[in-house]
Amino acid sequence: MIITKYSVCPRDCYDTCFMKILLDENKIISIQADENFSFTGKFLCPRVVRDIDRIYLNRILFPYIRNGSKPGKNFSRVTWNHALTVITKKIKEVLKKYGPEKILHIEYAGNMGLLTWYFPLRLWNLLGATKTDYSICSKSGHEAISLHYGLSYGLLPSELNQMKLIVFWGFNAAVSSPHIWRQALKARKNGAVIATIDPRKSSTARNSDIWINPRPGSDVALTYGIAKYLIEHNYIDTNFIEEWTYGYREFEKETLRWNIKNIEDITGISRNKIKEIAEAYGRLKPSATLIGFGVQKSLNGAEAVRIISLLPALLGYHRGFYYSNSKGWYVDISYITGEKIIKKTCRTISQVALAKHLEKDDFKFIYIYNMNPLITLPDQARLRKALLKDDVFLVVHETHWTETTLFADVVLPATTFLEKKDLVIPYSHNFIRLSNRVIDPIGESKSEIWVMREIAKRLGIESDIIYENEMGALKKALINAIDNGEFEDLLKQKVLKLRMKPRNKYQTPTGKIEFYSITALKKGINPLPQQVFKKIKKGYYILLNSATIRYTHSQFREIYGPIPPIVEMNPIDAQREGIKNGDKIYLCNENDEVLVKVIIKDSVLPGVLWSPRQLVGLNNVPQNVLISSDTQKIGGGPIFNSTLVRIRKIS
Ligand SMILES: Nc1nc2c(c(=O)[nH]1)N[C@H]1C(S)=C(S)[C@@H](COP(=O)(O)OP(=O)(O)OC[C@H]3O[C@@H](n4cnc5c(=O)[nH]c(N)nc54)[C@H](O)[C@@H]3O)O[C@H]1N2
Ligand SMILES: Nc1nc2c(c(=O)[nH]1)N[C@H]1C(S)=C(S)[C@@H](COP(=O)(O)OP(=O)(O)OC[C@H]3O[C@@H](n4cnc5c(=O)[nH]c(N)nc54)[C@H](O)[C@@H]3O)O[C@H]1N2
Ligand code: SF4
Ligand SMILES: [Mo]
Repeated sequence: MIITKYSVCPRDCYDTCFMKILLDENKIISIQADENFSFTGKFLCPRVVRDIDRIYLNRILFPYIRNGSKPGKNFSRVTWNHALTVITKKIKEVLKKYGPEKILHIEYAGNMGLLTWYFPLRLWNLLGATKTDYSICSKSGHEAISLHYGLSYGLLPSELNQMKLIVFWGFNAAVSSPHIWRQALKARKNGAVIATIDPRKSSTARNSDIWINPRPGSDVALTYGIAKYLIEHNYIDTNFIEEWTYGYREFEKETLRWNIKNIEDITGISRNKIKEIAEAYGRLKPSATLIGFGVQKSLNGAEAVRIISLLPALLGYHRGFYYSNSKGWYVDISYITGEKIIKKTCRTISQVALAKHLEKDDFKFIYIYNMNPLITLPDQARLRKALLKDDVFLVVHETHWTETTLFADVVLPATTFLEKKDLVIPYSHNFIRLSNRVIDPIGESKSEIWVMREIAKRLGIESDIIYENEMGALKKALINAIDNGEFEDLLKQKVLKLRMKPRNKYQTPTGKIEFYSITALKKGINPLPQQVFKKIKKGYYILLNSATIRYTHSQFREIYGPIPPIVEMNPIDAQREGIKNGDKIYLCNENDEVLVKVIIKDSVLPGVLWSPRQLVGLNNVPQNVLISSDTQKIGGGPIFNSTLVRIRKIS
């Protein structure tokens, strides 16, 4: 008999799709979009539909303990009891000899479920272990917007259909958020104009009405140029500015200081093009400015996000941008992680700069789950070397064999999202529903909560924090969060709506949108957004790297094979370098060399290259060896898109 179960895609993705899963006995026969949920009801992406196969491929089925040198897959299968006993013995030893700070846990959003990602943190928080600051993805942008708005939440995707102009800024939504993109295409049918601001002719740019391609990292100058035009042509909403904002005069002064020639020189964008996008902003009302995580991952990233987020305020919109709405809900995450109850201050280190920390800090026990840092973090060579230190004991709880598992002392098999109950909180739309356990766990895989409790038991921890019923904990964390129902309705499979913080409330010192940020001033950051300059050394290219449609970071290589080891290069550069389409070249810098195949394309400007992110080169060297673990001043985020490389032809 065919039965249907409902689930929610937990991958780190803008869309948080609702799914309908058809089963015959305990076997999944189809994963489909749940057509009752209009935002994602038409289709799913090419990734999650293939989970039907991926749940069986390359899975870690049993616990394993290393019996050979690192890195490598020389492991012996052991029982859960044995693996857990070894782990707890090690934890006890480290606690006694060195204290909890020498224990480090590393995780991110491999599965965004509250029970997979956050609840298991209760153990580490209770022990007082060291944690990372989750700076790898969007943190710099959140902090950037917060300087001017208090919190970073903005528009909901459902509002796009009222828009006359939709601007995708460093946001390749056609690839990274196919459902927000679909919403924009629907708005276009009602007359909306779509613009994309991206140095690369991405799928989104290619399918837009207006494409502006500034030099990478020059968005601050470009935005000052747009603001200048809007001010000089009386497109700004002076009443709104008067009533709802603070520090406009300082912002105006800074804006008018820029001269157009200077802006053209920095951005490579002509004054006519600037006029085109500024006129669109001025005339097509209302507009939505959708700021991608992509534009934010560079030396200038947070500064760019700051100023882009201020454009809608000039035009008279309350939070007329979208970046991520994760800070817009009333879900009490600190209750789920236990931080609210435990009230211990744990040491926090940079996730982006993990390589540098591991090099100098002597962590003795490291626990990794829900992340594949040994391919996704920058400064890979140093990171890998640091993890090979003799006295670092590494435990990895994973669904699939990854690069990270190859460095582990103990590997534990994790259930995938289809094998456990959970609740995913979206970061764009505001709908939630319970994800059901669809099939039984494969092999001996176990959930994160189960593992946490088994370790805690063996450590002799009796605290209720560990053993509190997880559904009860979710209920408490969501007590003020739901707009149209009770937590119990979720258990009855209902779709509910999250309550959103008011659009016109600004959690800044003045309670207004601060063009001139008092918080920044207090933190020693310039109160007005600044264009940072970094001279590009002669002979170097800027290497952009961003998401592709078939992979979620390092996931789905089981299905689609390796992430294509390619680089896109402008025909002018190719000709000058004497490179033909399909040639293999090394991308090099002081760290190492990555061998890739050239695709000659005018998708990028001369001097700029593009590769799919997180690829592994044909010489087996990962792209992330080329990427620095330096961090941005605001928010400590990464600088992936400021990577400089030379090229070397195969002789
Ligand atoms: N298919 C797929 N979708 C995903 C993911 C995935 O792995 N695969 N991952 C999810 C996650 S975690 C993330 S972070 C998002 C990322 O998705 P996005 O937010 O779309 O970000 P990116 O793909 O990193 O980059 C988007 C665009 O930014 C451009 N860009 C780079 N530098 C600059 C610049 O200086 N200025 C401007 N204006 N643009 C610039 C790039 O050329 C690129 O086209 O996608 C999410 N969705
Ligand atoms: N070069 C370059 N590198 C980048 C970026 C870039 O733009 N360029 N972008 C960065 C960004 S934005 C991000 S968000 C990071 C993402 O970095 P990661 O979070 O490391 O990305 P994934 O490769 O998706 O790794 C998630 C892992 O979690 C596992 N997993 C999935 N579900 C579960 C589960 O239920 N339980 C457990 N225990 N494990 C599970 C998956 O098998 C996978 O191995 O990468 C960063 N790396
Ligand atoms: S990865 Fe994103 S687009 Fe694909 S199914 Fe999941 S939520 Fe939807
Ligand atoms: Mo991300």
